[in-house]
Amino acid sequence: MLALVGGLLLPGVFLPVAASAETITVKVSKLAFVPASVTAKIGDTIEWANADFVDHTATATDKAFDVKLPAGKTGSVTLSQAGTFPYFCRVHPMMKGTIAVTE
Ligand SMILES: [Cu+2]
Repeated sequence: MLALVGGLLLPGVFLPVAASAETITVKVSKLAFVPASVTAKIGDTIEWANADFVDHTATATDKAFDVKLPAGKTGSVTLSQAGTFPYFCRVHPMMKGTIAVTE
């Protein structure tokens, strides 16, 4: 689309930049989520990569998601809701992280 400004055709000037969905990787290493806090937008995917030799989970405190992360595997969730989502590992409840999701 084109925007007409002062007689000049400027492509795309007033168009919102189309948000493209991203994949944000959180490493799971030595019984910790790294980084522990991430920010994302609706439509983005969080992918956890478990580098440990034990199984983990990424489980939202409010049960919005519960992703199993077997040893050496990845798991992901696509975010469909804005808000702040604290999560933990069901196997090791001291492992904690937070995802802040904006529109
Ligand atoms: Cu764990």
